[in-house]
Amino acid sequence: MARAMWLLVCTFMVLAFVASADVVKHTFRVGNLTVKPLCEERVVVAVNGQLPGPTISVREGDTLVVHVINESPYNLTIHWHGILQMLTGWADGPVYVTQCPILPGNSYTYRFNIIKQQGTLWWHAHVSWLRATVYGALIIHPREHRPYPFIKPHKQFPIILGEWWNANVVDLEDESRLPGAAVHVSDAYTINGRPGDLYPCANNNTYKIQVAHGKTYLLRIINAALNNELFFKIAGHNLTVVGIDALYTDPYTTDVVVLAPGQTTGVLLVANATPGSYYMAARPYATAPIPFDSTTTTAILQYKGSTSVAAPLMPVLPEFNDTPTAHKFYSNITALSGWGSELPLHVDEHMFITVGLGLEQCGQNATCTRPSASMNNASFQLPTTLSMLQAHFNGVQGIFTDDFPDTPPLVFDYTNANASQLVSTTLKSTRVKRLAYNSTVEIVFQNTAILSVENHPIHLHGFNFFVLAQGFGNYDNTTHRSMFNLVNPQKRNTIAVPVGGWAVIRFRANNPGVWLMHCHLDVHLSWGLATAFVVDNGPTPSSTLPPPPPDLPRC
Ligand SMILES: *[C@@H]1O[C@H](CO)[C@@H](O)[C@H](O)[C@H]1NC(C)=O
Ligand SMILES: *[C@@H]1O[C@H](CO)[C@@H](O)[C@H](O)[C@H]1NC(C)=O
Ligand SMILES: *[C@@H]1O[C@H](CO)[C@@H](O)[C@H](O)[C@H]1NC(C)=O
Ligand SMILES: *[C@@H]1O[C@H](CO)[C@@H](O)[C@H](O)[C@H]1NC(C)=O
Ligand SMILES: *[C@@H]1O[C@H](CO)[C@@H](O)[C@H](O)[C@H]1NC(C)=O
Ligand SMILES: *[C@@H]1O[C@H](CO)[C@@H](O)[C@H](O)[C@H]1NC(C)=O
Ligand SMILES: *[C@@H]1O[C@H](CO)[C@@H](O)[C@H](O)[C@H]1NC(C)=O
Ligand SMILES: *[C@@H]1O[C@H](CO)[C@@H](O)[C@H](O)[C@H]1NC(C)=O
Ligand SMILES: *[C@@H]1O[C@H](CO)[C@@H](O)[C@H](O)[C@H]1NC(C)=O
Ligand SMILES: *[C@@H]1O[C@H](CO)[C@@H](O)[C@H](O)[C@H]1NC(C)=O
Ligand SMILES: [Cu+2]
Repeated sequence: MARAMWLLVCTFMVLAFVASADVVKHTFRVGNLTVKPLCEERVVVAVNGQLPGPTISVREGDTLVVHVINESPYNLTIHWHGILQMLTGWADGPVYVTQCPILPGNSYTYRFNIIKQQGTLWWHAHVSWLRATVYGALIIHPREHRPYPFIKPHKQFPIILGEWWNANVVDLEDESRLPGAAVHVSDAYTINGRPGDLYPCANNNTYKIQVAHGKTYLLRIINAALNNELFFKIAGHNLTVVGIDALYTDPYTTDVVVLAPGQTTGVLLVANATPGSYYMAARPYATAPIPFDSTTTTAILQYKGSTSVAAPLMPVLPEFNDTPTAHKFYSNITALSGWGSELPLHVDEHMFITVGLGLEQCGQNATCTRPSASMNNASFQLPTTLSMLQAHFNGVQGIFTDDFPDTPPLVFDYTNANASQLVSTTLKSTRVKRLAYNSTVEIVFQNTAILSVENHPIHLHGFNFFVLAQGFGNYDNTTHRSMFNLVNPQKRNTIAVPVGGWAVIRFRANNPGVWLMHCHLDVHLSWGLATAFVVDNGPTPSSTLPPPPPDLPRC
């Protein structure tokens, strides 16, 4: 009898739980928008006439339904960066990986559940370089009446860092693939779409937040820039990191944050400085010996009631090549215990993947080369006639092959500058790694010095992964294995692999589908720095990918 009562109570609690989840609906009209962030007016592609696009707010457990109407002149897809898409791979979004593009004039409805995730994520276009202006925040709050695992902030603000060109970004991507292409450096960085006071013609167009003295604020910082990692600082204030990539961290207090494209960082800010105005500012952490946009974007933190008329105080940002500061930040973060799944201690699949740059041949003429990028010397080519997930689901051959190598084809002194002698024309292919359902995977990413070393932010779709260790030089499986943090390793969806170094990640392949893994510098993705995992179905209906929604775009 008592047992039956308990069952009843439990069932009631479960029902109450389910009832608190909502279906959150949005419509994205994606079309032309005329903006003038710098001195000239330009037409860009944007969502609902906003730049950045709308902020989506949900609670853990909700269902999100976004009806995307493509009124732009370009093929379009939207990716929900960091959302695990458990059994909803059809909604992930990378073009020709999980879907064909939404053609101009067409629409597609993305539908997925927010399961076991809380914090700051974002959404962006995942085709060509359209994400330069097609992006916005995706904030996952705790369920109703559930607290944050830190002091309740008085208010919260998304701080979205962007990158701006006085040019059409679709043309820029095409240009980046030309023989001998140089990367077209951007004209500005932005905070919530605005460049800030240090740019020409940008006066009166600076993002501002107002704070009350003594209160605590949560800033949800997102790096939506295309091709640059960014340092972020606020004059006169320390920041306490409480989350990265929608995973809670042990509180970590710092005066500077660094984010690679794709990454997010939640920080608490206590407004305890002398009332006045303070700049928040971002500029690059740049590791490659190539030209980059070295400008600084700013926004203003203003204390309410301050009568000071002095110019805002400017923070001193790290040097562009300050790798020790970046590495200290990236490697010091640890996961808050009690959140997220368990670290797999047994590893089924060991992979060692080189990441770096190279060249590829333009055509039959061997003297014509253009930039290329690769993983294990395989430069990734997107299909053009069908998405990989559709090919996988329907058993269509010829779209990809499952022979992505577990180790590099050539063992060499990866980070020795003389590795540049190994530059040769890398071949294009669509090679994936096949994984059994629920297998555990450990990957060592090793940067190479072919052409030059560089920090590459590697993003994995469909999973969060544990970061066990990171360092410089060549990875050594004996000495470096002893550095692994198996106690409270940080979890992420995007890892900035140290310049001329390595990083080790681990995850459980518990989500059937096709999942892209790629450099989140769009220029490197365009050059082929990617591969994908094909994860088989599990033994039960609840571990089997359902059929695609009826409105999935066709090629
Ligand atoms: C959108 O902008 C593009 C490029 O400026 C232009 O070619 C196109 O005609 C515009 N489309 C609409 C519907 O205004
Ligand atoms: C600044 O912009 C606001 C809103 O667009 C406008 O009302 C105001 O007049 C502008 N101020 C100056 C000095 O241009
Ligand atoms: C920031 O933290 C450092 C180290 O704890 C401390 O020395 C410094 O005074 C703090 N700065 C501010 C503005 O609170
Ligand atoms: C933090 O980073 C510094 C510099 O890289 C390093 O010496 C220190 O051991 C790190 N601390 C933790 C807890 O990771
Ligand atoms: C091959 O390409 C090079 C560089 O683009 C060019 O100078 C040369 O004329 C081409 N040769 C042929 C046979 O097309
Ligand atoms: C990469 O592949 C190309 C083409 O097969 C080959 O010539 C080259 O030696 C390979 N380079 C490395 C570093 O594996
Ligand atoms: C250059 O690379 C080769 C092969 O990787 C290696 O044997 C040699 O020691 C390197 N030379 C120097 C100066 O590091
Ligand atoms: C997958 O692994 C998890 C964690 O070990 C386990 O709880 C679950 O039962 C496994 N599922 C299957 C179908 O093997
Ligand atoms: C590293 O060592 C582990 C444990 O000894 C082994 O299982 C794994 O295959 C090795 N990994 C590589 C990349 O050599
Ligand atoms: C848009 O997508 C369709 C369908 O895959 C494709 O045929 C077409 O070439 C694409 N257009 C562009 C400009 O890439
Ligand atoms: Cu890269």
